[in-house]
This record gives sequence, structure tokens and C-alpha cells, in this order.
Amino acid sequence: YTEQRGPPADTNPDPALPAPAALLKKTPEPSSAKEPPAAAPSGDSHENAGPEEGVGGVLVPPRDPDEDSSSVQYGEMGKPVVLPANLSADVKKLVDEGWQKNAFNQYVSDLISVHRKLPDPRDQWCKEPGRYLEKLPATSVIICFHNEAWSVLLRTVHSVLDRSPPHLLKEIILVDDFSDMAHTKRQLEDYMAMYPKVKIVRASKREGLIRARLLGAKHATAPVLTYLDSHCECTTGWLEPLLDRITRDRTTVVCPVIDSIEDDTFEYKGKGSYQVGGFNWNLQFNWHAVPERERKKHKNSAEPVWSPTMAGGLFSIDRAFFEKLGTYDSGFDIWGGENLELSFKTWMCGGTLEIVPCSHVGHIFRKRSPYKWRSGVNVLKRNSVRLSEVWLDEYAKYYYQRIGNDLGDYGNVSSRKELRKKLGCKPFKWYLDNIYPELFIPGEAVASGEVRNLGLGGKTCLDSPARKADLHKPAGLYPCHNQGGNQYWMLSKSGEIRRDETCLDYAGQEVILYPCHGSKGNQFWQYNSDTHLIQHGSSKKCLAISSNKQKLLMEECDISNQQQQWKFQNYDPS
Ligand code: UD2
Ligand code: MN
Repeated sequence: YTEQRGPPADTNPDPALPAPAALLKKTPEPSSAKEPPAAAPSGDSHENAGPEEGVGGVLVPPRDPDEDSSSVQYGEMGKPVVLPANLSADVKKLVDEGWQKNAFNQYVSDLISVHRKLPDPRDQWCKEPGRYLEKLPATSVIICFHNEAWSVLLRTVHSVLDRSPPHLLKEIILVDDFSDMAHTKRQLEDYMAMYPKVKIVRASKREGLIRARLLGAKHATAPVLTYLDSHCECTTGWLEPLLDRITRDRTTVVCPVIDSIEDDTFEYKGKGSYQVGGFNWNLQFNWHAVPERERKKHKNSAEPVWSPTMAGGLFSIDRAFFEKLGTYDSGFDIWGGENLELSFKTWMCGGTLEIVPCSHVGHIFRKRSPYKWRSGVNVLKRNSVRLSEVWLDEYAKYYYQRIGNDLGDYGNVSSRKELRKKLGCKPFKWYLDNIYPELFIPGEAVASGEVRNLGLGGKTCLDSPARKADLHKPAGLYPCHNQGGNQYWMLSKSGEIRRDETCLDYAGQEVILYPCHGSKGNQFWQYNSDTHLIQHGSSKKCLAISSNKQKLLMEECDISNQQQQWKFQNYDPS
């Protein structure tokens, strides 16, 4: 019951998922039809108007796709496409298979024009004359994909072609990371032949997104590199503000605001507000409100803001600066960690990382990873250990505690350490103190590690995933496993029992997980290392386990009751 780490909902890919190829044989997706369902290059925007319009914005299933049945344009202006509940069995099967292959609603995507229009989410400030430098460099847009849905991939490419000033777009490099879906082969080549700016580069084996990006960079010829995921949609004016920042300072690395394209309806949700990137000691990326210290620096909320980290997929960087930083660690496999590596070294080695609110790009956030990872290796952990070894200095131990101090085989990182030395980068402590002072440092905790109950054989530990989805839910118990993860807790100086931003909270009902609020009250616990009691501040009750070891209880304190006695793994009140 240790936390599974992976994208984007912390789930590792399900090994039981059938291979995409197997699915393709059963049901040819639109992409393997002779006529791509996507737009003809003529720009005719009626190409996807197969299905008929239903009542009240609800759709009925498509009829013969060759039949020009209506002029309805699904998903235009980013509107949601909602399928009716009473789908025929055939269509339902297609919908289900689309979900299974992609972890988003491919069927809905196939109904939407690859040239669909989107709302303009920009603040007025962004559109003022003279806002951007007149002379901007061109960029190469690099899009890596592994088995991306045809209509989604094409919409990504077209949104770049349609909404980038031609003189600023040198080329689009599509890096196929060894896909096996049929449409990723000849069909893609044939289609893109009509767009001379689009180049296709193919990996000869599965590289993972990090090495695929490096392969793309090798083929890029523009002075600025722009990376996008293969399920994005760029909005009007997305590119100029990014290039503007880089032109003013070549060491600035910039990210657009990432808007959400809903995985089920493909609704484009332009955000009025935006957040900056952070991370936790599991080395997982997370979002945060723009801190006060940063907000104070700006007159207008559309001005670029500093961000401690980037989400990873969508950013522009000066090519020479990227190379100076040693690009990515090519020892990183498949997915994960590269976003923090690039974030840390940008800051520590003389650059600046910004979110540029005038630039908006949509991205489909998926709840699970649809593609195969490597079997038998925890690639994310391996990437994160490499990252820690090279960049985290004495703080690496906090990540290691979270993985039960089992580093595994992470390969050789000596050349990366060499690189850091050569560049004369600042210590990680400098980064934490100056760029991410909000982060809770476990070293400042009074106690940390597992919280073991001494009753009923002493084998039961406090255990909860403590993810967003677990907030407001009762905290759990589980046999102690000594691997950190969901059993890693910290007792803060101010009496919180916490992991990252989640705190143990008691308001008279059940002991639940709640976002830490820092004002004691229901989150204030007192641990006595002699009696082993954990007493709650406001209720004065003590934390206990039920006799079936399933539930946390709050009881009148009784030092002789072993089910109320707890031991923090590392306790150091000094
Ligand atoms: C986020 C980033 C993603 C990457 C990742 C951490 C955003 C919006 N997305 O996860 O870009 O930084 O965090 O590593 O910031 N791909 C390959 N080969 C593979 C696996 C993936 O080419 O072996 C492609 C994939 O088709 C996609 C891109 O890499 O275009 C990112 O993968 P993802 O969409 O699964 O990652 P995501 O958005 O969950
Ligand atoms: Mn993605």
C-alpha cells in the first residue's frame, strides 16, 4: 500500500492493459481508414461534421462519416462535447476503446475539427501595442509522442501552424518515440508532406520522452527550442510573449500558462488565474498560488512571474543556454524527473524560470498513463535518484527517506556531477532559501518516519497516500512496511503530524487528512516520547487504534493502554 508514483495520478501503467496494437486489429480507429478524419489542408472546417446535432448540446452518434450531414462544428470555441447517455452498443464500444488506448475520450476528439477555434484567454495587458520586442528569434517546436491519437496529434500540430507567426516558426519537429499505432507510420508522413515546416524524426527504439526530446533538439535548426506534449492546443498569441522573454535575456526559461483540455469532453478551460510550480520531497511536481513575495514585484497580474519549477512538457529555452546547462540527463528513462532537473539547474546555474501569463497553451491532463513503461524497473525512482545525487546535496536524504532509503541501481552520474562543477552552480540550499522558501524542510521536524502503534503486537502504522483525492478523508492504518512512502510522516515543531502539505486533523468526528493551515487548532498534536501518547491539543483526547487494527480512534487518554502508544521512527526534539 506504498504510494505508487507515476503520471499523472500517481498510478503506474496498468500491466494488464492490452497492447495498443492488439486493440487496433479489433477496431480500426479512424486513423487507419483511408481518408484521415482530420482536416483537409485546404482549411475546410467542415471536415469533421459527421455526426448529427442532438438536442441541447448533446450529440447523437455519427452516421456514415462520408455523409455531409450537418454543418455543426463540435467543440468550436473550446466548447465541451457531451455524448448522449443512450449510445448504441457499437458506438459505446468505440468510445470505451478510445478511452482505454488513450486515457482520454478519443471518440470525442475525432468529432472535433483539428482546426477548431479557441477562446482568447489573454489579459488585455498582453495585447497592448509595443508589448513585445519587434525583432524576435524563430523557434523550432519539438513535439515528442508515443502512440498519440491521430486527431489529437494533428490538432496539436495545426494549433501551432495556425497560431504562430510564420516568421517565428522555423519548423515543427515531430519525434515519434517508437510508436506502434498504424497511423504513426506512412499515414503521418503522407499527411505532413503537405506541410513543409513539419519534419518527422523517428526513434529506432523506445527512448522515453527525455531522450526523444534530445533527439528532437539534435534536428532543430532555430536558435530557440520550444517543447510541447503531443496533446496540446496553442491559443492566439501564445508564442510571441515566450520568445520576447528569451530575447531580453537568453538565460530565461519560459513556460506558458497550461490550460486544461478536459479528458472527457475536450472542453478548453482557459484559466483566469494561474499558479507557479513547486515540488515535494517525493520529488513530485505540484502547483502553488503565486507567493506574496512574487506578487508584490508586479503591477499587472499578466506580467511574467518566477516559478521554482516547471511542469515539464511545455516550455521555450534558448538553445545555447540549454546546451550550456547540459540539456537533460540522458540517463533518464521514459517519464519523470526531467522537469525538476531542468528547473533546479536553471536556477542554480544562473538562469531564471518564469511562467508567462500572456501565453496560454491547453493540455489534456490524463488520470493515468496510457502507454507501457519498462517492466521490472521503477524508472521514475531511478530518474529521481539520479536527480538527487547530482543536484540535491545534503537534502537528497529527505527524498531517500521517502523511498525507504533503497536507492536501487541508478547507473553512473559522475559526468553529471562534473557538469555541475564545471558550471559553478550554486548549492541546493541557496535554491531552497531564495527560490522556494515555502517548502517545508523535513530536517526542521521534531520526528519523522513511520508512526508505529505499540499495541496488538506493535505491527500497525499510520498509513495514508495523502494525495489531493485523500484530503478530507479518514487517515488510515496498515501493517508497517518500513519503506517510507505512505507511512512517512513528520512531526513539525509547531505540532503538526504532516506529509508535504497534508496534516492530520481532528474536529471531533474522525481523524482526517486536511491541508495544513499552520494555525494549530485541530491540527495540533503533542507527542510524549516517555508515555508514547499522542495527545490532541484542543480536544485533549489521545490517538489510538481499534482492536481490529482498521481504524484510528480518539479516546480519553490512558497511559496504560497500549493501543494509545505510538513510536515515531526518528525522534530528535533537540
Ligand atoms: C508531465 C509533463 C510531461 C513531462 C512529464 C514528466 C506537462 C503538461 N506534461 O506529464 O511533458 O515533463 O510530466 O516527465 O507538463 N512520451 C514519449 N515517450 C515515452 C513517454 C511519453 O514520447 O516513452 C511523450 C508523450 O506522448 C507526451 C509526452 O512525452 O507527448 C509527455 O508524456 P505524458 O503526456 O504522458 O506526460 P504528462 O503530461 O503526464
Ligand atoms: Mn501530457
